[in-house]
Amino acid sequence: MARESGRDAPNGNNFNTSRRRFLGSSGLAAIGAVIGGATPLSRNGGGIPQAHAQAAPAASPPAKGPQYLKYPGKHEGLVVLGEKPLVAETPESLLDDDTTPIEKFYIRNNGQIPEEAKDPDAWKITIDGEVNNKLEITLGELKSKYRAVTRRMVLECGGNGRAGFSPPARGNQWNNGGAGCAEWTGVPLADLLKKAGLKPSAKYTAHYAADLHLSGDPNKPSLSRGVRLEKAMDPNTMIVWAMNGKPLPNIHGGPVRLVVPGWSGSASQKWLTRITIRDREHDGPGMTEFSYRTPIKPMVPGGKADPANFRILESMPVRSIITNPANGAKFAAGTKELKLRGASWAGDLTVKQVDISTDFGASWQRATLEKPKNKYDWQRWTATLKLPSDGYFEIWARATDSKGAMQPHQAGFWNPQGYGGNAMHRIAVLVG
Ligand SMILES: Nc1nc2c(c(=O)[nH]1)N[C@H]1C(S)=C(S)[C@@H](COP(=O)(O)O)O[C@H]1N2
Ligand SMILES: [Mo]
Repeated sequence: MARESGRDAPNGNNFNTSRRRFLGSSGLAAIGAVIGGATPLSRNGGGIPQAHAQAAPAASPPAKGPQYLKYPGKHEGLVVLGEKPLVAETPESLLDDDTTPIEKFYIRNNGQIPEEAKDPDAWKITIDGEVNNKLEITLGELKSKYRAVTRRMVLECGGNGRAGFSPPARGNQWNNGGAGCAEWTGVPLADLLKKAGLKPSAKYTAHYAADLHLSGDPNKPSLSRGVRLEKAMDPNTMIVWAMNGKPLPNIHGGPVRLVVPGWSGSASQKWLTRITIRDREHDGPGMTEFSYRTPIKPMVPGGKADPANFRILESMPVRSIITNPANGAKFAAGTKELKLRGASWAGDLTVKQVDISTDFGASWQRATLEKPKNKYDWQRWTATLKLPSDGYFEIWARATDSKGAMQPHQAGFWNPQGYGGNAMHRIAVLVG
């Protein structure tokens, strides 16, 4: 599908015309030095951090430094994965806050970024389709007539971890930084759907927004995803207007967006204008063929895919990241102990356990895992590592979800657009 590949082209193709607009100059040498190549997994090397590597194996692609984001209000350590549309990820070491600050939150667009709304409270949202009463409500009414709630919840791109696939999958090459955890304030979508009154035929949502398709064609949505009614009625699925207590920034879908926690971020429509209730699975851009769909029967990596063998991606898989130290960190000779910090989450589930290894997975040590603040919050973890000597160490982290599924060593179950890549996070550190 031509449009699919256009929208989700490998990042190499996205660095074209106006890269100047979003790319920082090299003023970030300090951060660059700390995170090394910013690509912890080497494609051909079986998941080896490149941070302290002396020479790349002959088969490796030439090393290319990360391109840093320059965008008002955003941290200059974010790494640009694509420019048209603008996509930027947060290096794992910048996800060290309990609540991800807005400036560090990843950015994922499929189309053009709309102009900032002049009068946010006049913004209109329509709920129609398989409902008894079509609902038209302004953001001002939503704020004044419904009971607002605040929850800290993870938003994660469906393609997070894609860079771990071999052969490379199509789309933005996320490491683990297509995720963040913010405090969202808004109203449960279920409250509006109850108000509109669902018909017995109601099965699925279809989300529409104000962002223009990259082509500029006003009749083509840039992205229109939806979810099963059960997920739409979950009290944690919200229409939100505030992020970390501040009005939702335009770049994150302000003045109003959906947050569908635990599922692919693409369901969390930004610049939300309309939700149509359907009597069947939605078929908008982002719902068909290989978009946000994974194989029913596992397929040959890089092989020919049959769309009939694919189903929609729903809950995201378990993942953990080491947020401190950063990949490539150096410590003084004689350092005997390292304090580690990280985060973990598991889509619709919770995380039961996080383990750490410094011997390439031969032995594992349990991390101390915190409880989530509320459902869909991430779980922070800490661990103290004893080092046997100076030298080069890799630190691996893996999480296990509440149903016992553990992160694999390698991104598996290959699919053309690279969903479900949740290989364990690995960093390299040098002592002495
Ligand atoms: N209207 C609209 N909503 C959208 C998108 C988009 O391109 N347009 N991108 C989706 C995807 S793929 C993700 S991962 C999240 C990213 O949200 P963020 O940019 O606030 O981090 O928004 C989702 N909502
Ligand atoms: Mo996404």
